Amino acid sequence: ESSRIAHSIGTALDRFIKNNQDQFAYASGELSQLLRDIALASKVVNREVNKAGLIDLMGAVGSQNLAGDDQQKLDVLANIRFTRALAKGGEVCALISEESDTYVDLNNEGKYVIAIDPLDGSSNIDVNVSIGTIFSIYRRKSPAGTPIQPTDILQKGSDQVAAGYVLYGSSTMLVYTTGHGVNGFTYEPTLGEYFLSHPQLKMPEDGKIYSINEGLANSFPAAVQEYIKYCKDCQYTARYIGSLVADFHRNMLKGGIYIYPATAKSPQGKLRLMYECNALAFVAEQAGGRATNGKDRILDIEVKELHQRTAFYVGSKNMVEKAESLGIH
Ligand code: P6P
Repeated sequence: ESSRIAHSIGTALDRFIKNNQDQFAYASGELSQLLRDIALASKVVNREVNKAGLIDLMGAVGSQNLAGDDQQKLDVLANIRFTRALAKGGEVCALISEESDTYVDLNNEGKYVIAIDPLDGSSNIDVNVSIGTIFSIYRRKSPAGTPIQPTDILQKGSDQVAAGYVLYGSSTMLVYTTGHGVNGFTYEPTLGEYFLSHPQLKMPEDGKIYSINEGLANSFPAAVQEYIKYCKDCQYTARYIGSLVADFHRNMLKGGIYIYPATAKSPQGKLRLMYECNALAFVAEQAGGRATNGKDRILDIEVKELHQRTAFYVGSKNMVEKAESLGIH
């Protein structure tokens, strides 16, 4: 049975990485190994996500992360799993995470820096809604083996060498880009392997789904209110899961726009530039989509501090451009 499954579905992730390694700039195998380390950690997290209710991982730990979210046990655990896998893998010298106030020096000679949201949407864990991991990979700029510099850490989205997400949903998927298009892999738990299921993913240029928390509508900028009215006049579908990776992934496949604008509660926007928006902006653009803060390309935004927030408009090219034409910001 498992060999039939393995035969009938796509290329295994390890084989795919190996086959495409020559596409990686400075292809000396470290980025390939780093991608494998991420996949490995995601398999461990996936197993814990799938049985959270049984091993008493539900419910908040009681501490709060910098974002002020109650730190759920699973996102603490996910942060440990990814940090350990990346520290052991040796390819990453520094890690930026939603779960830690400052960057973590992994004391490796690794050439890469990773920004990661180990488990985004963690408020959904208790209600069994899809959650996700989001990651961005940069090359360190200062020489390996020397102290980490701010220029290694505060890098613009356009400097990413790879980025992607894991969606722990009805099935678990790993979707990533290394700058040569986007490929989606589906996890086969009985084999413990990811298999290529969505080669060269393209985001439809247009769509009829808009994704925004309309409960905050009273404090949206006027242009956003106008865009939402436009969506309603077009009788688009409203879909808001409250888990960024799940909303983003649906729009990747079906076309759509996800908006988290500046609001009264979050005047700079709620979402984080380094480990939420930059990664998804890179993936979106590589799939033919568009990602802006309302006026500037997300990938061009100067990074001044680790947990910097930004307004986020991402999705089908024509939908984001329509929203921009109404003067969103
Ligand atoms: P709100 C989850 O906390 C998150 O970071 C994203 O996953 C999600 O899209 C957004 O915030 C939900 O925010 O304010 O609508 O609950």
